[in-house]
Amino acid sequence: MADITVTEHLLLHQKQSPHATGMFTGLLYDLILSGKTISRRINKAGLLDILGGTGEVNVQGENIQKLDEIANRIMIYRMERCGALCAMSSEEEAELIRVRDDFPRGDYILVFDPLDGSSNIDVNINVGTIFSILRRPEGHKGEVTLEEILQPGVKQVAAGYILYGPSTMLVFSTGQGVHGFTLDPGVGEFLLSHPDMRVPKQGHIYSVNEGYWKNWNTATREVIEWFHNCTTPKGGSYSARYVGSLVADFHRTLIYGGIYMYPADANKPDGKLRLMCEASPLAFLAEQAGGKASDGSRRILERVPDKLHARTPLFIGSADDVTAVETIYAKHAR
Ligand code: P6P
Repeated sequence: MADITVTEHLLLHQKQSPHATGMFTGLLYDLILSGKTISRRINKAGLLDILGGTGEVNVQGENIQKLDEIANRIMIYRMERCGALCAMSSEEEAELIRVRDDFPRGDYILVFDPLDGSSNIDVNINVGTIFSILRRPEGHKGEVTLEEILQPGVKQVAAGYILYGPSTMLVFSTGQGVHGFTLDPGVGEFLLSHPDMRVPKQGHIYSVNEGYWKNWNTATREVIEWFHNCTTPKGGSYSARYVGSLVADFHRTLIYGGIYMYPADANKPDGKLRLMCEASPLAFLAEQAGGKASDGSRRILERVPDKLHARTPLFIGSADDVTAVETIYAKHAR
């Protein structure tokens, strides 16, 4: 396969994608630069002893890992200077970040989780950066309001993730399909490695933390039992895989098919995952790749967030597998 860089790929697709303007390309370029910088820091983490928590907790009440802070600072520093944004929201920041007016600004909004899966850092398991790009609603000027940010996922102009694993990968979509790029550290470029990614209609893997069985309601237990007993397209049984790092579990689901599930439970009535910086961007990718993403009854992309850090249950992956989940929940809702 010819070595096509992200920039070349964007320019090739610029014609079809209304949002792939020069400003958008600039935004993506700085996002990629942030990813490369984070990747380098992660790969050196064990050597620089920046592993381990800082003892502080973030807005989610989660123990902040040093790399969480570093990734968050890299993203904010780099992206507030990219010239394309009017505001940002980070999973690590309680409040909306408005780009200062002494920086060049644009009409895009970036919502991101700088380092998802950070609880896995100390055991050298894949972690990832997830990003979602929205546009400021037409006709709005002056200081950006929270209401302008709280948009449903269908409004995303682009979304993607950077997966820091055996190789560093960038997977994103601007609404023209999903494309995967692998970082060649030798030249420092992401090169096209997975053009036009498609999630299989039905899979053979289900991914959920069954340790929560006792906290699930009857309907959710029936959903999980469905995957204990149903058969794969080849007539076999499903396998269970759960990395505990959303980006890694989603990336595998995107390529192999199947379903990743994070249901609500007795302790987490709205689930654990965040709607705007986790579920929505991955739902955008899943649908662009021919899959589905649901909260069990509604399409994730149609959910309107009521607050910046709104949480949602998430069932995402192969269309047939997500539909099976919705059918079971609908039966219990009657
Ligand atoms: P649990 C990591 O903290 C994360 O946000 C996702 O990356 C991951 O899928 C999930 O939480 C794991 O949560 O409750 O199974 O440990």
